[in-house]
Amino acid sequence: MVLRCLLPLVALLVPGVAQAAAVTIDVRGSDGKPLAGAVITVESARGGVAQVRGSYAIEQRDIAFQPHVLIVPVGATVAFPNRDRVRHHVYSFSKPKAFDLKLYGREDTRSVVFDKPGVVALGCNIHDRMSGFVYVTATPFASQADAGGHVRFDGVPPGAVTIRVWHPTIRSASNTLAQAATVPAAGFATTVSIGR
Ligand SMILES: [Cu+2]
Repeated sequence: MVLRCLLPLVALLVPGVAQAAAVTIDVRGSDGKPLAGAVITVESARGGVAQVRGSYAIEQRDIAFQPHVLIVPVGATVAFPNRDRVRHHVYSFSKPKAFDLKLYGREDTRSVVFDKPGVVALGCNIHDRMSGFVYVTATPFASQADAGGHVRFDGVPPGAVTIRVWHPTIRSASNTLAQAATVPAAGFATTVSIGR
């Protein structure tokens, strides 16, 4: 907590760092409570593009997609390894990436390349209750809200940005709320409230 409070001061004192602001965002659901698990992105024209780094995977484990939500940069290859004893049949009808991975069993895997931004809803043809999401984004500033509905991004270039909040329970187009903001050089903090 102490470090968090000191960072804006450090940014002011160190030349060069001042051009990279810290942005903290709190998201509240329509009930006023923290919207844990919401995906929050900050898009900035000068913020660069998220790079594909390392490997990405969503396991099928205990008849569930784990993690439930995976954020990946555009162009990422995501593996779907099956860790269960039963077979799964992973598919999506979503526009950014419709696909169909026919039945495969334990310790087998398949991969899908996500080449367009957007939210890809996952399902399993065998297990209706399995649900998951791949959140494909070009911005490097993308993260899930913690249990307190909170995220923090460092290194955001000051200037005009668009903040987007996505959660399956948000009742608007694409389950997304978008909001324009201006990031001052000293950084800023804001709260986004989801209307009813
Ligand atoms: Cu399944």
